[in-house]
Amino acid sequence: MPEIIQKPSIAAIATPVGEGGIAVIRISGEGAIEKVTQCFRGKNLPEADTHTVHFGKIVKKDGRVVDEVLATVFRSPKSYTGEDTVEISCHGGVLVTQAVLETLLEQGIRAAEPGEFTQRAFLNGKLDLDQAEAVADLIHAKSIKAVDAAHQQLEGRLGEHIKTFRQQIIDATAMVELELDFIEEDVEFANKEQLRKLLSDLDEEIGRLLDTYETGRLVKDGVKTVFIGKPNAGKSTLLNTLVGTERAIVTDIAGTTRDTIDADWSYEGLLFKLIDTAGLRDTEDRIEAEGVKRSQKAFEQADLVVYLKDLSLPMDSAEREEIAGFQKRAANTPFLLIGTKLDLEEKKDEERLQYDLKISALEEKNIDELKKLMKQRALENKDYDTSSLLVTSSRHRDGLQKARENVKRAISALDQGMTGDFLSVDLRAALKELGTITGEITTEDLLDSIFSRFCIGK
Ligand SMILES: Nc1nc2c(ncn2[C@@H]2O[C@H](COP(=O)(O)OP(=O)(O)OP(=O)(O)O)[C@@H](O)[C@H]2O)c(=O)[nH]1
Ligand SMILES: [Mg+2]
Repeated sequence: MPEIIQKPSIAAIATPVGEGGIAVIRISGEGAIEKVTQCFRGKNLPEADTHTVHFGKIVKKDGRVVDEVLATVFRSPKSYTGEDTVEISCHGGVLVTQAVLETLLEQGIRAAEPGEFTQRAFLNGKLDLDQAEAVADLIHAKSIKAVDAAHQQLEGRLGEHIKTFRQQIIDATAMVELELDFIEEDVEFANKEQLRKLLSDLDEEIGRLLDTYETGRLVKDGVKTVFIGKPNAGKSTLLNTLVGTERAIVTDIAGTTRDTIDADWSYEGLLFKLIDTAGLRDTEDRIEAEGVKRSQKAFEQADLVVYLKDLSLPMDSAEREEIAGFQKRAANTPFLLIGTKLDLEEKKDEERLQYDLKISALEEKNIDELKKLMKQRALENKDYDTSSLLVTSSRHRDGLQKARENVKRAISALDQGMTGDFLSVDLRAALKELGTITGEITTEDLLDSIFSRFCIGK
C-alpha cells in the first residue's frame, strides 16, 4: 500500500441537491479537522477520537449561526480517502447546505472537483482503479443486477483475478529469465512444457473472463430493445403496457409516433431500455420520413429487436421481405417476431410465418410470456450468473484483450523456438496491460477521464 499523502483540504456537498431531512458535506485533506473547528462551535474536534460524532453549530466569523449540525471525525488513515476527514450532517435545505459549505470554504478549504475524494482514495491505495470505477457504477446503477455487478467489482473480485493473472505472468517471466541467464551455455528451456502450460492456461482464463463482457455490458447499461414494425402494429401500446404508463401517444391513426421514444423498464432485476419507433412506411411527410430514418438507426444500435406484426391484417409479400431483411441484417442481434392484436380475428397467413409469440396488449394476453421471452432472448447463449464476476466496462475488456494478445504472442514465440528475450517483451507488455485495469499503471489523462464521470462530492 502506498504511503498516505494528505493533500490540501477540499469540501463538497455529498448528497443530491434538493430538499431532504439532512444533507452531508464532506471535508478531506491536510488539516481538515482543524479547519472545520474554526467554524464549529461544540467539541474541540482536534481532540476527538476517530469515528466519533459530535453535535455543534456552524458559525460565521461574526458569530451568526448558520446551522446546527453533527460532525463525524475520521482520522487518517482510517477514512474513505485515507486523509483526515470530517463529514458534516446539516439540515437538508438547498440554501442551508450551500451556506454551510460556503462557511467551510471561508476557512481556506477548496471546493472539490467531481470524483476528487475517490481519486484521493485511489492515490492513497484505499481502492484499486477498477474499484473506484465500481463506485461510479454503483451510483449510476439503474437495475438491481447492475448494483450486484458493481458490488462484485467494489469488493475487489475483478482485482483478485487480475492479480492472479499478473502473478502467473511473473512466474512465466521468471522461467524465461532463468533461461536467459544460461543462454551462454546453450541450455534449452528445461521447463518449456511447463511454461507452455502456464501460458495456455492463462490465455484460457483471460478468455473466460472476457466472455462475461457481453452479459456484463447488458447488465450495466441495460438491454437496448427496439420495437419496429408497420404503422399501427401496436408498438407504442406495447411500450405503454410494459412500463405501465401512457408514455407514448397511441391512436388508431397510422403514423402516430414520429420520433423515437425511450423508456426504462426493469424485469427481474435486468434493465431494458425500450425504444418505440415510428412505423415503417414510405411517406411524403418530411417529419414522418425523418422518424422512419431514426427507426432504422435505432434498429442498428439494438441489443434486442422486436418486430411487431398486426395479426388482424394480411401479410403481404413486401412485409414478408421486410421482415426477412431485418432478420438478415440483425444476424448477430437477438430478434423476436411478435404477432399483435391476438384479440381480433387473425388473418390467415398462407406462408405461415413462424412467430415467436402472439400477444394482445389490449387484453394483456401473453404479456408475461413476452417479458420472459425478451429476457431469455436478450441473454441467449450468454453466461448470466451474476453471483459470478462480470466484466462490465469496455476499458477493462480492452485491457484484458490486449493482455491476452500478448500472452498469445508469447505462446507462438515459444512454439517457434524463439529465444527468451522475445518472450520477455511480450510478457512484460501483458503485465502492463493488466496493470492499467487495476491502476498500477495509469496516466493523468486516464485518471481524468475516469474521475470526471463522478459527481461532485464523491
Ligand atoms: N384490438 C387491439 N388493438 C390494439 C392492440 N394494440 C394496439 N391496438 C390499437 O392499434 C392502434 C395503433 O396502436 P399504436 O400502439 O399506436 O400502434 P403503433 O405501432 O405505435 O403505430 P405508429 O405509431 O403509427 O407506428 C390503436 O388504436 C391501438 O389501440 C391490441 O392488442 N388489440
Ligand atoms: Mg406508435
